[in-house]
Amino acid sequence: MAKYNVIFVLGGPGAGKGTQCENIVREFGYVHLSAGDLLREERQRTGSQFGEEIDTHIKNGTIVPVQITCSLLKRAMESSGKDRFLIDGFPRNQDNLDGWNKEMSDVAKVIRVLFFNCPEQVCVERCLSRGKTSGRTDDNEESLKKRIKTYNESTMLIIEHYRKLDLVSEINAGNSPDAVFEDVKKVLNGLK
Ligand code: UP5
Ligand code: MG
Repeated sequence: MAKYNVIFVLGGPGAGKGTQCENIVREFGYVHLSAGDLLREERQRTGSQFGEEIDTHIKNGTIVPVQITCSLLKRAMESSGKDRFLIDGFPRNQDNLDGWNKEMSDVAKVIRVLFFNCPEQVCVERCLSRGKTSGRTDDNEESLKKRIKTYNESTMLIIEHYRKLDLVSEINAGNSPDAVFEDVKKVLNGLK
């Protein structure tokens, strides 16, 4: 039996993945691992050999090679000492999916994919508004266009892949945070 249970959390930039993961942690006790946050931390780490590469990908809204992201995720999973994870913002493309399957399919079982579906314009407004204070290098109009393009061209295919496996729970993420969480709870309660 797999050592870890994993819920992948996917959706466009600003769809509310991080916000809802915090809610889930509070009520359901999963460990939240945001692939984007792990990459941003690695970028800041003194001596990281991947800093510049990560930096460029994030600014351009393109996707970091899976070897880097998957090793950060794996290390965080192992060092947590826990066995139930929300993996937020990964896998985003076929390279991510292949790398995950190769490296992790023996130890981790994907039990569900939460898909936060949010209108593009709402996503843009949320990120631009957050950009006033977030300090994120990709919360600007130019990077956002690229992030959305990558999402539509690459990440949607991964969501469709999991939909075929009947693992996707789609949530209307354009509503208020509380309303979205009500829908999330229904999905999570169904997993118990
Ligand atoms: N907000 C949230 N929910 C709201 C709601 N219901 N109503 C109104 N406002 C709401 O929310 C975004 C903003 O909206 C916040 O201000 C929040 O308060 C508000 P958040 O919960 O942060 O949304 P989230 O979906 O997490 O948005 P995020 O910007 O983090 O999504 P991205 O997928 O774009 O960013 P991520 O950090 O995952 O990735 C960044 C980059 O890293 C990628 O573009 C890529 O270059 C790289 N990356 C990889 O290469 N590989 C990976 O595996 C992961 C990332
Ligand atoms: Mg996030």
